[in-house]
Amino acid sequence: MQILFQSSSESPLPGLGVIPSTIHRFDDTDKSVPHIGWNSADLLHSRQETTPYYYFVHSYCAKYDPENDPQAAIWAHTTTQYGKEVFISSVSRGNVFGTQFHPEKSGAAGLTLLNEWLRNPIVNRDPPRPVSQPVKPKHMLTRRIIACMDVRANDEGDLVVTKGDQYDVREKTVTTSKTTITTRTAGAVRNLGKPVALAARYYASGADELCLLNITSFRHSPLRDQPMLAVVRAAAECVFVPLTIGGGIKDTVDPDGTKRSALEVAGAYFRAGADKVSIGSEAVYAVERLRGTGKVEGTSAIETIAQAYGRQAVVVSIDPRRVYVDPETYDGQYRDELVKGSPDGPENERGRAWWYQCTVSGGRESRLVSVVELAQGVETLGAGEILLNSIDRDGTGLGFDLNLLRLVRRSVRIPVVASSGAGKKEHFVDVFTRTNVEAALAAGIFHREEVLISEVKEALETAHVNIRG
Ligand code: 1PR
Repeated sequence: MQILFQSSSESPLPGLGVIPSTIHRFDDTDKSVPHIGWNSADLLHSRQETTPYYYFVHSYCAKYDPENDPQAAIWAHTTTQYGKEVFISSVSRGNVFGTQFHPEKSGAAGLTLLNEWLRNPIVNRDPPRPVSQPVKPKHMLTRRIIACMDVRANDEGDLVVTKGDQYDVREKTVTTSKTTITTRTAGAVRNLGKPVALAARYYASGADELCLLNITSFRHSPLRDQPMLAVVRAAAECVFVPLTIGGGIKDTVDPDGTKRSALEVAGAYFRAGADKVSIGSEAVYAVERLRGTGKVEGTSAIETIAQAYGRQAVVVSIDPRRVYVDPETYDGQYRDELVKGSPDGPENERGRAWWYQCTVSGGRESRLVSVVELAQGVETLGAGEILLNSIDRDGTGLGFDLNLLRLVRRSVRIPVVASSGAGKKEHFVDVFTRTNVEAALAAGIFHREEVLISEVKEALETAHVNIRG
């Protein structure tokens, strides 16, 4: 839609100029930017009271300002509010349609819209008179529920969805289920299902977004890892909500010596149907370099991908682990980031203090970078969103690490996704009512069907958290 406009503060290149107006960046003083998630689109020339939710992911927008910019306003078909800003979320005139949101990623509502456009491609109406659209007390951006699938090859070479406790994905004991025919063998990769079938199930059950992490990709070249690309392609054919793909997004050398840049790797995933890529270990190394030189060099995976595809397409997945210290005597460099276990928290945390250290290679190696340093560093480099795991809480079912989430949420302006530790639906209510994170992700409880996405959404609705129903 933005290319129809005259110009944009995002780029010195002109647009097509069909709409004689300019695109501006969102103001990030009162809200996270990019604007990522499901928001309502209000039809301007209709009395329809309920508006569908569509999926948005952008940092720039066309402001809806009929008084000062009537030329743009007469193109507006719907408007959307983010923070206190009202912007044009779709344009329509003659046979020209454009949306700021992604109908192809907006579930059933988006597919209905595309169908209507294809059936009635031309709207012959006179340019309407722009109507004012008062700013509402609060925007309708929903909190997102994300289902995450850790994918890896099992010992037979098949890609399976797996899940570990604190990232150990191998079975610890031999068990034979009495009710099903599954036998679990000690040492085998835990197999929780096939990635595409699970993705389709989560889409059908109302997940707002899906995440697929190739968790062993650090061992080899992801571009040689054609099964993972095939999984993404097949998932994108049956899942019409956003897909984030992670694992191995970095510069690599194929076994035959061919060099592949992180940008090429990400490009292959985007072409296969990914909407965002998630960068783990490489983000830590990039921030270490940034801290060493103090210079933004433009060469890291975060920067090159954000430059080519926009920062909203770049998620950084952080894997922090607690480092317990004695708060009375600790005089290290992370004093200001110390967190204390709350009296009503899990027993092994009460009265203890710690800071959060970042890790690489799926938690196998710790680096001397704190979670706050990493979060702020990747924001500087151009990341558009943070996926915040917690190695200490992963797979425990104890609930999200609210202290960690608050610490990171107040350190950056980009959206933060809470991850690790969800054990029951109430944990989602806690994370959205007691922190300001934009989304919450879970793996184990969804894979084992201990809690359904519909149950999480019902609990959130009852707690008056705005969600896409
Ligand atoms: O370093 O760019 O190749 O990215 C690797 C990615 O793979 C990172 O995002 C890293 O978190 C992930 N990863 C690597 N090893 C593992 C493993 O399990 N052995 N998975 C792994 C980490 C953590 C979450 C999990 C939540 C929610 N998985 O993704 O889904 O903790 O779990 P829960 O709801 O069951 O508690 P790179």
